Amino acid sequence: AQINISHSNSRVSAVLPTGESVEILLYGATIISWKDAQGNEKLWLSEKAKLDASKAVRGGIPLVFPVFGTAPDHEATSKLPQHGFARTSRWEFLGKSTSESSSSTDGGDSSVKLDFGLSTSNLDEASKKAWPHGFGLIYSVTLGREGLTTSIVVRNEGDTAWEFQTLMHTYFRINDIAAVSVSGLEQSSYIDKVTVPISTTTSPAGPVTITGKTDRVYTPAGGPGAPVVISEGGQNKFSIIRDNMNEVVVWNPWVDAKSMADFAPAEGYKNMICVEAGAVKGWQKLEAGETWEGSQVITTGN
Ligand code: TA6
Repeated sequence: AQINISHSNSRVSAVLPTGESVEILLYGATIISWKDAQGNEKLWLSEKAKLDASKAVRGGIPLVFPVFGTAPDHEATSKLPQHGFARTSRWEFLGKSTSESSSSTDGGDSSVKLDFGLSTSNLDEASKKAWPHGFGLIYSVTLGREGLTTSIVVRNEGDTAWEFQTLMHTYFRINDIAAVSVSGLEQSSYIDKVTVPISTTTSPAGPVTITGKTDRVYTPAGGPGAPVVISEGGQNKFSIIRDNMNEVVVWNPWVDAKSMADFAPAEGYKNMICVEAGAVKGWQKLEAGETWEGSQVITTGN
């Protein structure tokens, strides 16, 4: 059975023979939908998310590069908007590769990899001025029957070294934030961005629960290969395994959601949790011609 891939001027989508699907905007290479074989949406997308390239998408999986948040004291990226330019630039669709099993019985182990590219030549003048470095990104989205993998290759195409941060800002859809817990962050040190002043502390032994506005940058003690698991009501919903990305950001705006114009419904904070894989503590340095790769493998259920 065929994997169905469609590519329009603004979007690329793919559907596996077994029903799983993914939809990606060329704007920001933002994944705006990921459904399981039964058609259940796995990502949260605001009902007021702008999908017309007028601003970063509120939901799905926006990409953060070359800076996480804002870095006023980091001269090289201090002029960039929050989370950098990757999520608000128009990427190119570089193509697809599929692996379809011959066994037509159970739909086989079919999967599809969709590649997207962004480089200096794609950037608007303001971004080039704010961050005048030669770079190339290749972002790959792989949809399989077990889950979704997103990986990014960062290349220094310039002739001088520069440094960056990158993160995949995943908005997971859940039914009730009060029933959610995140494991795999135990004994990890984290920066709490909600407390004033920002504090660094160590998470307790048990799983993390969300009982209010939460904005934390964890460096899980187990390292990138140790799974971070989002459970709800005792059921594993998502497991995230990282490669080469040491940090995990956990964010929920809680009632502050009502002050975000593109966050709807305002109560929607009860149906989402951001658990974001990234390399955001300190800076990754690339010499001219060097590359860096990081990825997350998200599997659903247990
Ligand atoms: O998820 C971590 C975070 O940096 C939060 O501090 C919050 O700002 C969130 O990203 C959303 O940022 P955005 O620029 O998309 O509104």
